[in-house]
Amino acid sequence: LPNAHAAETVNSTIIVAAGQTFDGGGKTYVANPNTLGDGSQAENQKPIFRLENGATLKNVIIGAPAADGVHVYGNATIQNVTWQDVGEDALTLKAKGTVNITGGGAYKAYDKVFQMNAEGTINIKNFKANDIGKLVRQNGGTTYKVVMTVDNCDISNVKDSILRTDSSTSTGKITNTRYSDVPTLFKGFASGKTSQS
Ligand code: DGU
Ligand code: CA
Ligand code: CA
Ligand code: CA
Repeated sequence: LPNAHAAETVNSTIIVAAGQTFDGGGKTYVANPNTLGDGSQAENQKPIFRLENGATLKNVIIGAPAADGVHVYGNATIQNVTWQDVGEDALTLKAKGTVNITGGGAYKAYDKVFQMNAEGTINIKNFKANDIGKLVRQNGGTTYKVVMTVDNCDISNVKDSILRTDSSTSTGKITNTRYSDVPTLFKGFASGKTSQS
């Protein structure tokens, strides 16, 4: 019988087709460092999961190495996904969409957790993050609009900020969230574009 607790080594990116759900049932997935990436800060690593528009990823633990985590093309639902040791980054929005993240957590992210390389919205709810550089980063130097919300989260040991953008149109909202050892909640937002309660 296969050991339900053994981590599965992913040799080539698992694709979750548009509108489909991938339920990991609590299993741990790790990248093959030779084919996807070693989870260092080197760019151009491949993701363990690629979500097409409208896909759902749930009940997944991403272990180390995590390579480039999860890539999302359009809308996605991320439910109860935990990155035990974030690789280059944890999740990247690659095409316009809304990403709803509920539950789970992200740990040991040398730099970014969620990377927004396309316009859209990221809603993070009931999520835990510890030992990270930034929780959300809109790709440096870009001017499209990203809406970022953080609700009922627990965020600790942050090096840079929770939400960061260079775009004057992007917005950040943090509600009902505990933080400790966070130097700055928001970085780079235009005045009036952030709120916290
Ligand atoms: O600026 O585009 O870090 O998706 C250089 C690159 C960089 C991205 C990003 C990512 O911002 O590679 O991992
Ligand atoms: Ca990067
Ligand atoms: Ca890491
Ligand atoms: Ca990346």
